[in-house]
Amino acid sequence: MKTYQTDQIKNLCLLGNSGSGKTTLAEAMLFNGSAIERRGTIEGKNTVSDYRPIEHENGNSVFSTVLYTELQNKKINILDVPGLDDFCGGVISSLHAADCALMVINVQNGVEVGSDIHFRHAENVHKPLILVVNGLDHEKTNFEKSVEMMKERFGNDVVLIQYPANEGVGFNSIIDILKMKMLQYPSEGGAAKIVDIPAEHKDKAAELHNALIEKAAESDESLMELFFSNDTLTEDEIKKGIAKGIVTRGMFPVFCISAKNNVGVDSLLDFIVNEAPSVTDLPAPVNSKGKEVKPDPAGPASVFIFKSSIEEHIGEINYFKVYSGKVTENLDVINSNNSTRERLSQLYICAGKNRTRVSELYAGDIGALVKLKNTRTNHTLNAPGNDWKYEEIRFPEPKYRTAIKAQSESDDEKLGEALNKIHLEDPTIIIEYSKELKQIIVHGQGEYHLNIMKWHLDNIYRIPANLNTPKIPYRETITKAAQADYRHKKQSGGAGQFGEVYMIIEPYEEGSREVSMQKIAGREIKLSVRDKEEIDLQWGGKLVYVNCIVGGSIDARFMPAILRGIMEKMEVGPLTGSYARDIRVYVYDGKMHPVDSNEISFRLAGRNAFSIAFKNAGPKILEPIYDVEIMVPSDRMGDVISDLQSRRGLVLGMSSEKRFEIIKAKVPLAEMNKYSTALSSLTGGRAMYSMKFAEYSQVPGDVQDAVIKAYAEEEEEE
Ligand SMILES: Nc1nc2c(ncn2[C@@H]2O[C@H](COP(=O)(O)OP(=O)(O)OP(=O)(O)O)[C@@H](O)[C@H]2O)c(=O)[nH]1
Ligand SMILES: [Mg+2]
Repeated sequence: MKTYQTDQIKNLCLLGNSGSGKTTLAEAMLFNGSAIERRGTIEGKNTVSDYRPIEHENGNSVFSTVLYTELQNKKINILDVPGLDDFCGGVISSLHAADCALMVINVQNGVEVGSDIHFRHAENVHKPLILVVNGLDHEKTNFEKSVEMMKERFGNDVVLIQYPANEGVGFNSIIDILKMKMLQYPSEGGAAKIVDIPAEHKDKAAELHNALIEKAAESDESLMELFFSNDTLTEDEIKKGIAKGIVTRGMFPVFCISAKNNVGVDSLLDFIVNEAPSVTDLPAPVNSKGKEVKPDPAGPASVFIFKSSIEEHIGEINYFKVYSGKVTENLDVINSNNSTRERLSQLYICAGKNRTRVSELYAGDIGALVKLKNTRTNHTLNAPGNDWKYEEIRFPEPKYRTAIKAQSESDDEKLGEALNKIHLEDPTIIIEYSKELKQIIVHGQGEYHLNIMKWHLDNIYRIPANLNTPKIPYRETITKAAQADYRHKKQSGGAGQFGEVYMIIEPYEEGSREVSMQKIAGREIKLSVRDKEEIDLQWGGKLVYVNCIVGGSIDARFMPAILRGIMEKMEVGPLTGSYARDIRVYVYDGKMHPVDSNEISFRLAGRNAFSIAFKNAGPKILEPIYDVEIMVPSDRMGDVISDLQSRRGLVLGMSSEKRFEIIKAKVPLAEMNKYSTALSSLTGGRAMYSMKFAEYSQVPGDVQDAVIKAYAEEEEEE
């Protein structure tokens, strides 16, 4: 295997709606670069990119795949991603590693929801974008309409480099507006014959050529001057302008292909090899010392892991991009995220599941490592002496949750291990072992996402498991002050138990102060604060424990035991067994017995007094509320808003952005179950949303009654 220098490498990420033809295009690119001898197909289940069993079963990509091909003395790393938004993790990590994105548009449908979503992902990370209109051989094509949609959605920087001369069945000719030639393909596709533009296309081509020149000149001042003085630009000058326009996202050039018939792919590749941005054209990543790290092969070795996966017979594979220096086999490095030492004993480049061993890789290149011990996505490996880290890939917040349980208890441990592996491969799947809900909760991007996770458990890990409705992490709190006292007394045989505690509890609000008197049922109780402890509860909120004991009625040594008793009830709230929060407890009196008082007695007295006081203090259930942001096409806005209202949602605001309306709302988590599926059916799959925990708030009375009733029934069952 040849070693490629930094300036000989291109890193591409394929984007586009599901079914637009990314995987088919990747296959054609590999074939044109002689990386494979035969082109596989989706239907034949034999593409290099879609090699996993689930991808064969479903006929689409589920994970991102790293591929490469070699052409004109350059190495093109290709990252093929799934188009379905449930699998956006692979898109986000691939875009992170790529220096240029190639958006595939299915000419039958033009710009689809997935194209829109991917466009935004690329925009968020400022990656250059090239547009590729695919499927021009199909019987139902409409190139003009697709171009119109691209301009409408992506703006006026969409510029044609090519257009089809004969779209539809039999498509084999492309008018190249840059070269001002026609590309004619043989029936088996492959390399084009370059011929003159036929007379009937001359005017249109000339007009588009001028538009292209103007756009190219716009991206560079010196080109603009040349254009003004000569009234035109040469092919090389236009190319220079286009290259510059692409890098700054000031231009989204459009190419034409049929990936299936390998038409147009050679000219697209030729453009990529010569004009598409490479790692040296983009801003260098900044390390944790605030320094730009240039892709300098002579610099210190530093690599960033953008993807981890698990392969049969091999185990963990870590895919990396060399940010600086060069990596060689057997290099010792330090993982700066956990300060452990790793050895790069085997270095690979990958095309799907096929790996080729290499001895070194230069800055800008993408490769894979096996047999690392403590390294995974978002980690950085440095040559000894540096502890650089880089900005991490930011995966989206989960927006769909389900509970999971192994069908057989004996599989519990195996299930835990499998879920950890699933998370390693797809960081957008998050596993939570909830002690309070007594459930394992799996968070993901949508119902389909988690169904595919279940497919892996069934078919790959062979752990039969059930997905159940997840419980809601309610909280309990109080709304008014209450007093209670409790005497714990036990005399049976040997040593007795005695402890008596008087307490007042009241709602705690951030920043509020202790009171010196509390009036309960017409009785004034004086509280002289001697000591207090503010406890930040692990589950959010606070418990403030105030010692107001005067005259030594309870020994200081029993105070922690009383607190322990209170905490036991805070962990299992009296209404629904949920965690309690935001309560201040004043312990102001009590009694001891010279012989029988001990810690257990005071713990129990504290626990029971707290429980009684809690029930008299206007207890309320709090529920988690989420900030939800929904992007919806204007024509569906009304439906989406009324649906939100039926979910007890509070719409906070609306704004418009291009063809979308953005709705911001606060919605209780309890009402968001299966929202992704509901929203999709309301909008024909044309909306997107995100959600993030906002706060806890009191549930309405009828909901509180229903929740308490459900808890009581559940307790009875157990
Ligand atoms: N007629 C025609 N069909 C195509 C073309 N390219 C792809 N297809 C077909 O379109 C379907 C989807 O192609 P894929 O390559 O799997 O699309 P994808 O973008 O990778 O889809 P996801 O992996 O789901 O995101 C397959 O049946 C392909 O055979 C093309 O140029 N012409
Ligand atoms: Mg695919």
